[in-house]
Amino acid sequence: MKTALITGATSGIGKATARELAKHRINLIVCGRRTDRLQLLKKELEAQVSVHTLSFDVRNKEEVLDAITKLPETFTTIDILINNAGNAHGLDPIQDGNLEDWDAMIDINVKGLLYVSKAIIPGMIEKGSGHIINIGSIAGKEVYPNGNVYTASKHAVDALNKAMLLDLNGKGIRVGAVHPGLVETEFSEVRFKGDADKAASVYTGFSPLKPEDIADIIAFVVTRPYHVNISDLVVLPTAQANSTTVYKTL
Ligand code: NDP
Ligand code: 8X3
Repeated sequence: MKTALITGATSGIGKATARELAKHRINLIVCGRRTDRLQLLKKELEAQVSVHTLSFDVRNKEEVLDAITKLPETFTTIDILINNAGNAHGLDPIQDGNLEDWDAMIDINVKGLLYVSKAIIPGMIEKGSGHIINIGSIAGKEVYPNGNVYTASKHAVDALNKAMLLDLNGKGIRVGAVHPGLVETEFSEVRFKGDADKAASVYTGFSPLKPEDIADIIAFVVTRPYHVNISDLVVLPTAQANSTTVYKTL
């Protein structure tokens, strides 16, 4: 059986992906800071597969390396890495941007993804196989008003996905990105700092993607034959044409 490590498994896309991969009999290392949620997910899924929980803040490189190097024996071989942890913080014009929000987005979405990858890639190189899926965004393909630093962080994910594909070429490791459009998760609640009404308004008047839609696609990506690598995939709700064009009926 294969083992997948999923960052950001306490919510949204990461949690739905854990549930979906469990259906495909893939053992799981589920990561996030909210340990209570990790324990509940483990309890839910351990009748189907082996589940290990890892709690770390992806911003803290010592914590990341320590957690991953101290995995119990049965979880040390990681076949699939899903670099999913991330969020937007704020939606302000660049001239009004909050420096703490900027730090959070660069530190989590870019540096955090790098730290986790750095801890896992050597093991994949050693065994000559592995699969890395980087969760980017339509915001990694286009910028939108007031999205400045979030879109920059996701453009960096897009660049790192391409860079991993190049640098790991010939090492038996598949690398690919999934770039979703609007998915209804806790994403906007985090972006708008707990303002639930403002967050909900992002997803009204059209049918947004559900985290399960992305999880389903990730499961498709990881279950292709080994010579098939889906390297770059943009997935939008039908009502969304690009970062700024969403057809709303309300
Ligand atoms: P959620 O807010 O629902 O989930 C975010 C996850 O990231 C949580 O599990 C959270 O866990 C984890 N996370 C956040 N900060 C940290 C941190 N410092 N250390 C460790 N884990 C962290 O959002 P989504 O599911 O929507 O987001 C998942 C990914 O999908 C992100 O990379 C996002 O940019 C991307 N995305 C989302 C889209 C959307 O419309 N929702 C569209 C395109 C891409 P915890 O708080 O427990 O640590
Ligand atoms: C999340 C999608 O358009 O809100 O990455 O930035 S968007």
